[in-house]
Parts: sequence; C-alpha cells; structure tokens
Amino acid sequence: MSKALEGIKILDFTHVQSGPTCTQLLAWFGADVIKVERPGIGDATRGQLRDIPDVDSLYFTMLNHNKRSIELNTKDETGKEVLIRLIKTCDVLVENFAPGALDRMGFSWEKIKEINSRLILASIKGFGPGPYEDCKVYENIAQCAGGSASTTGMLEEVPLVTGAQIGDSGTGLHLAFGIVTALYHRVQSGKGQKVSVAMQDGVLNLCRVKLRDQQRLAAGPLEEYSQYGEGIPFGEATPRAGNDSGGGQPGRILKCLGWEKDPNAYTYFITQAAVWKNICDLIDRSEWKDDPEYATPKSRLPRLNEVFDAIEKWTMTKTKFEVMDICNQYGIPVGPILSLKELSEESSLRATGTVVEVKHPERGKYLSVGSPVKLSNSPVEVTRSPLLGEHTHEILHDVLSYSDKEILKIRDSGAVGEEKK
Ligand code: CAO
Repeated sequence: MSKALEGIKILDFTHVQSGPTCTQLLAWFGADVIKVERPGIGDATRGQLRDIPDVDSLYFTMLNHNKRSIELNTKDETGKEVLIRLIKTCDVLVENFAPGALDRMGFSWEKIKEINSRLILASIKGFGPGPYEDCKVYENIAQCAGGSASTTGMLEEVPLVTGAQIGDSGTGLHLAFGIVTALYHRVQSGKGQKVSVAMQDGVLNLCRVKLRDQQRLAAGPLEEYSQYGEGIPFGEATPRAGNDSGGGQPGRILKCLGWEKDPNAYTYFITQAAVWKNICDLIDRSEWKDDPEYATPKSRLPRLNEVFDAIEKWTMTKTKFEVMDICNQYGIPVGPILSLKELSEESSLRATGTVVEVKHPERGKYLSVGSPVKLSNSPVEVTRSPLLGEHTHEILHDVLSYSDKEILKIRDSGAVGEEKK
C-alpha cells in the first residue's frame, strides 16, 4: 500500500519541538524527511533531559521518528554546496531557526526561489511581522503571548500554562497543514511558496473561543462562567475560568472515590441540558426535574455551585471509571482524569497505534505517541529516530548522486563530520 506523501522529499532544518513535530507528521504519512544537523552536535534536544547517559534523549527520539539524519555544516563553503543540491532535490524546506538565521546563513527566500522555484519554504517563528518579530520564543512564551495563559487557571490565581504543548506541537500541526496545502497548490501552479506560522498566531487560533468571550463581555457578564453565579464582577478581559467548560453546557471537575490519596481520582462532568432529568435521577434529586429554579439551563446558571456540589456528593461514592460506566448508560457526558501512567497502559490506545512501543539500538524499547491521525490507505508504521549523521553517506550518494570520489572530498572538507562506522 503506498503512503499518502510518498515521493515527497523534505529538507528538515528543524530543531527542538515545534518544527520536528511538523516534519514527523509528514514522515509518518510517507514523506522522505532528511534532517540536517550540525556535525558532532545535532539537534540540541538529543542531549537534553537524558534518562540514559550518552544516549539520544526521549525528548529527541519521540519527536523525530521515521526521519533520516545527515550531518552538514551549512556555514561551510562545501556544506553550502551540498545544501544547494538538497534544495534543488527537495520539495519542501522546513525550518524553525531564530528570526533571520536562514538569511544569515546566506539562504534568503529570494535565493531559495532562484535555486528551486518549485520548493516550498515552511517556517515557524515565535511572532509574525510586528514589534516582536525578531524575538526568540519557546513553548510557554507562546502560550502566554497567544492568549492561553491569561485564560487558563483559577480566577484569583496566577495565569497558568498547560501541559498540552499548544505552542510547539500546535504550531507544528498548523505548519504541516500549510505545507500540504501548498503542495496541493503546486500541483496546479507548478510553483512553490513560502508558508509561515507564528507560534503566537497558532495559540491564538486555538484560543478562538476566548476571543469570542472577549466580545460577548461587551453585552454583559458571561453567565456560564462560575464567577457569574458567585456574584463576582467581570473585568475588561476574558477571565480565567478554572475548570468551567467553555460552551453552553456547564461542566466541572469533581472528586471521585479515593481523591484524598490519588491526585487523579477526579472526573469531568457535563450537565448537558438534554440529559438533565437523567442527572437528577442519578443523584437522587428528582425534585429538581420540574422545579422552575433548576429545570432549565438558564435557571441553573446562578446555582451551579449548588448543582455541582450535589453531583459531587454522588461522584465521591464512585471511582472515576464507575462514574464513566454509569453515566454513559444515561447519555451523560463525563470523562475520567487519566494520568499519563494510565494512558500508557491503556490497551485500546496500543491497539490503534496511538501509543506505540519503538525499538532503538542504543536505548532499547521505549513508548511513544504514534500518529493521532489515521488514514485508511496510508497506515503509519512508527520507526525509530535516526542517530546523528546515521544517513550522511546514504543521502550524499543515493539522494544527491555524489560519486564516491566526491563524497571523499566532501568528507575531507569537514562539512559533514566524522564517518560513522
Ligand atoms: N550548520 C551550521 N549552522 C547551523 C546549522 C547547521 N546545520 N543549524 C543551525 N545552525 C546555526 C544557525 O544558523 C544559527 O546561527 P546564527 O545564530 O549565526 O544565525 C545557530 O545555529 C543557532 O540557531 P538558532 O538561533 O535557531 O538556535 P538558538 O538555540 O539560539 O534558538 C530557538 C533556539 C528555538 C529559541 C530559536 O530557534 C527560535 O526562536 N526559533 C523559532 C521559534 C521556535 O520554533 N521555537 C520553538 C522552540 S521549541 O520550544
């Protein structure tokens, strides 16, 4: 079975997290992703947060599956010649260097277009054009600058960043979408184009509903936020909403049996209007079914604390999994708070390839997250990340068609690092 992106060659100039998540997705769908790394150094994440001495970290291995690695000093004259040949050969160049780094290397978009007019240049930067365009950015900065942190956390407490890497992996996803769109456009136009995603923009796109609420504030308080029922006035900006659900179906995180000892013995519980009567029966409050003070979603909004206290009295008598089983029989949307330990042991996620075990020659077996996107005709086989420079010879010879003699000369120049035995 052929892969969806088979035949597409990606010059992968990415590092850390945002860019590598993008090229990993493309590699999963069959693109040949050639990761270009500094000789002897490579992507900085190879050495960060190591759990085994001198072995590529999980940080690196879990973000660089299905790729090949070539060591190449692109600031060296011979290295630049090799890079030009890579640009001529590849369909897409993906990079997430600090602003201006590609230009400083001598490869502006104008120059790249001259070398290969069909090439798509895909870039991630922290900010788009504007006052901050020259700034370096990491995950949490993007979360803060993109609207997520100001709207995450408890009302009276400090802004919070989330564990989901919406700044890095979220932007990588946006970029992958931009790249396949540009590849499709190239089929008709015959030309490449520049695809840019700023991390601030990617996060703001994911905070769309919070900008919705910002505008609704002009019309009055946000009634589905708990602070409305608690009589706390709203300020000028969308506030932090704790664990309130964003839509018109109020929800909260509630304690379950064992919460005193287990930090994850909680469930999310949504009081979906359509099943309100089922909820009343379940928690033994059938009198609320027809009481005008509780019977409609609007009448309940000022009473959410009382409503959720009553529901929590019930959830505290059940484990989070029992809550899930029982509520789903009544069509009530709930969800257990699952730890990463529980997720990594969940058999259904193993069965679908969302959690995969990967073998690595230096670290042995490890767990990774496989592709969350499933294509029926392009199934993903997750293969291990490359060792630094593992494919240097193969790429110079097979992809760039250098002769053995030329490869020796390139080696002697020092542009591609030490030969791997
Ligand atoms: N050969 C020669 N030089 C190379 C090279 C290679 N193969 N690969 C990289 N380099 C050089 C770059 O050209 C750059 O040189 P200059 O500083 O002289 O221009 C240098 O290595 C460092 O690159 P960098 O500036 O991108 O890296 P950094 O560690 O200083 O900054 C980061 C890292 C992530 C803050 C920055 O790259 C950035 O802001 N990227 C855009 C936003 C982004 O993706 N952030 C997400 C990071 S994950 O949280």
